[in-house]
Amino acid sequence: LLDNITPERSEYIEHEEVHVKNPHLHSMEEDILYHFNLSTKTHNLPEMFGDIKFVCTGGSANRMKAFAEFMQKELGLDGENGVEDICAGTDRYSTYKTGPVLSISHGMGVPSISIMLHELIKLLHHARCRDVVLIRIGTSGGIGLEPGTVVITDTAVDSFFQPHFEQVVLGKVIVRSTELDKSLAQELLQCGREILNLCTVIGKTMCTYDFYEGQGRLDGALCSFSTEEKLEYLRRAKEAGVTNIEMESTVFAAMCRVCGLKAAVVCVTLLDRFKGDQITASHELLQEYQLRPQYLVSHFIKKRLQLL
Ligand code: R2B
Ligand code: URA
Repeated sequence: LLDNITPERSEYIEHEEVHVKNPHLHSMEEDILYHFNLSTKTHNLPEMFGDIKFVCTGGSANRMKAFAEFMQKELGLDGENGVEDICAGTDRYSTYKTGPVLSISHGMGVPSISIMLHELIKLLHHARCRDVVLIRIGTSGGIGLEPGTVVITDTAVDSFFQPHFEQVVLGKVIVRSTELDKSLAQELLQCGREILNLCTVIGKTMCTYDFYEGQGRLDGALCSFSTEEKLEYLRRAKEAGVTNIEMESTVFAAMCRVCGLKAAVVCVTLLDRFKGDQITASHELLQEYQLRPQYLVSHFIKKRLQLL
């Protein structure tokens, strides 16, 4: 029953608070968000976080701090003291709030982002936030795309190109859908088009559990396949509509969908996987690539806030 949130139902709850899908939570006297070092008893979560409308999340703590500083400037907020990590009592995730924008790191891979999302969704719920949009801004490997291309995810898919996220619960596999909000993706694509020189495309994003063999790389410590087998897999991925590969999008899409949260994934490609496996671009170029999703999402936020 809990997973049966259809798109129609999501529309229906559009203007409501963030819903957690766990009947046990309501009977808990206190909820400790252990990895954020926050609790419903020791912190006034509605006061601290109640005005959040946009949550932007990405793998690296430094990048999410830079994004918070950037948003502070873009929104014209007082930034004399810079930005401060709200969850400084833990170094698991880094969290910054600038006006209605929460910038939070999620680490690498499905387990890391999924722990963060459990606690983030509960945080948004406890804080009684309304109409929140979640966007993952990240990096990825492109499939037949010019490096530096910004990909907006249409649907996240697993390593079999299926729009599924599989979670083992009590020894059984639960399959959840990884469809993302189509109109949000189109709105972001439009934002990409409005920013000069930003090559933006929309496509399927494949999420894997490994950076090396799991993404068909020939350069890991282990490799069990040939160059031709790698290329054949990438060709099949491309035929299935996959434009890029990363490591968090399926669980991100699935969890947001179940909780009725509008969500999007915006990733820049660092290389074309048909041409190689190693990331050979210079440090400076990689830094510049990683700013591209940030510019796009900042443009989106400013438009939504009618600042443009
Ligand atoms: C993209 O980049 C990271 C691996 O380098 C991973 O977190 C991802 O999804
Ligand atoms: N992140 C990934 O997961 N894969 C890549 O190829 C590049 C960045």
